[in-house]
Amino acid sequence: MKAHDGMYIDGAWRPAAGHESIEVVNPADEQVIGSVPAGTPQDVDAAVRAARAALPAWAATAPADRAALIGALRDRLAARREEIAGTISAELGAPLGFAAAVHTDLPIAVAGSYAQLAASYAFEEKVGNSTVLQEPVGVVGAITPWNYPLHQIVAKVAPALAAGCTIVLKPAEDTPLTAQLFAEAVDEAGIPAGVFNLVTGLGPVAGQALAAHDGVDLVSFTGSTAVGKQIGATAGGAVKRVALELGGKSANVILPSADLAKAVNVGLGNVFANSGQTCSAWTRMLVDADRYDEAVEIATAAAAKYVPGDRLGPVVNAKQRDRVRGYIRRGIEEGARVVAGGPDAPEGFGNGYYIRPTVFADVTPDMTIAQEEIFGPVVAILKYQDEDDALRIANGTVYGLAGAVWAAEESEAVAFARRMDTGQVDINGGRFNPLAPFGGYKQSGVGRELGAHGLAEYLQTKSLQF
Ligand code: TXE
Repeated sequence: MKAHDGMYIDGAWRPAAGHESIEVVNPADEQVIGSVPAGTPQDVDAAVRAARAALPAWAATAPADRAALIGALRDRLAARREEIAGTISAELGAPLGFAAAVHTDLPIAVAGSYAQLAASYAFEEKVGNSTVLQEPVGVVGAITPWNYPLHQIVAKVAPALAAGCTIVLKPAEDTPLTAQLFAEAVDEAGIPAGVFNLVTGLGPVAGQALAAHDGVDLVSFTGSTAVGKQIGATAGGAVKRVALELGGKSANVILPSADLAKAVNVGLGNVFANSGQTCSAWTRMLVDADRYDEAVEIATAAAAKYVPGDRLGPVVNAKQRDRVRGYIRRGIEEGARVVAGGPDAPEGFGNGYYIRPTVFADVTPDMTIAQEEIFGPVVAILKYQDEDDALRIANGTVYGLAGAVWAAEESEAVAFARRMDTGQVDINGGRFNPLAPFGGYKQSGVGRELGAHGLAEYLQTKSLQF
């Protein structure tokens, strides 16, 4: 695997200011697969200066020309699909098929959607005797997590490019090799020097320096709620724009009229995909009292099919493994009943950060495993008495990122979804839509990603009166 020893700044790979590096480990076998430089505040400063210098020309580039370059970026990502999928599989531990079909193909679709949106978006409109202009916010500091290494990058960089912003990206330290491939694709696409810059490094060093830099106009962060709050406070204090995409504890509400087997099976798959490391995962399954036992039986049988290895990858690192196992133990201590999985290592996995796919029954809404984001392959099944009770449970966490509702009639599911305090709801399973806005209510975040709403995050408004 090719590894860069430098940072991608101002259109070229440049030596890092410091000499420290970060080892990249394959979570499936704990082998070191590469290393990247650990960026310092000096590297961040050089990248922000490059982004500032490139801003006027990029902001003045016609939207159609920006669109063509985003299209070229999309094509370069598509051309390198296998290599990207292989890299994501290696540094995240995701099964290869999933790394290709989800981790790689979805962001390619998102990049394609922004090539189209950049060309068609109304950057200027007449309102009475005024002309309202939508102008780029400026330099974007993007800080991304490891759970969807390419998607998280594209979901920030593509709309920022479409808006006419320039960018400095600080990707997660666990998955920086995908970010380097992305920078290569940007370079190959012919995006002008300085428009996109990459600084690899640790969160509290390079990430912190980027979030606090005076030359950054907007900080777009995806990650833990704890770090998000810190970044929000820093950015808010400096009157800087901020977009935060944080954790979730989404409810999968199975109404009494729903096809139970389908809802339970799809619900379980939704959580176990990516080993539970999806912020929008439906980690709380809500089932009516009459069909609760049946749902638990179906879930128990279904969980057995998620065999660690081929179908269920490891979690990203030892810290996350210990954290997830800690939550499973906590669930047991608080009186929930393990019907599949458990806190021990799966048999035959001496190496690798594997977790047994775990299902808890008899979970009550006040339990830690029903309130906190676990970020592992763990599903909690809760019982509700009637629809109002289901709604109280669904809305009863500090989060509000996503959710699902199942019913025999779509209209019944939609009526329930309207009452949920959450940013995105899948009706009877749903289907990924790269144009649909994604983001949180409550402590799940501020702002939206994807589609026209995601583009609007990177714009500021000016009105001219005539
Ligand atoms: O996240 P961090 P971690 C949740 C999930 C997970 C938990 C911890 O519950 O178990 O967070 O994961 C950078 N200033 N999510 O520790 O630390 C860091 O380098 C600036 C939900 O990996 O928030 C990385 O690039 N930046 C989630 C990014 O922040 C800092 C996805 C995320 O890392 C920083 C991931 C600092 N002080 C975890 N500290 C989602 N919403 O999808 C760290 N970073």
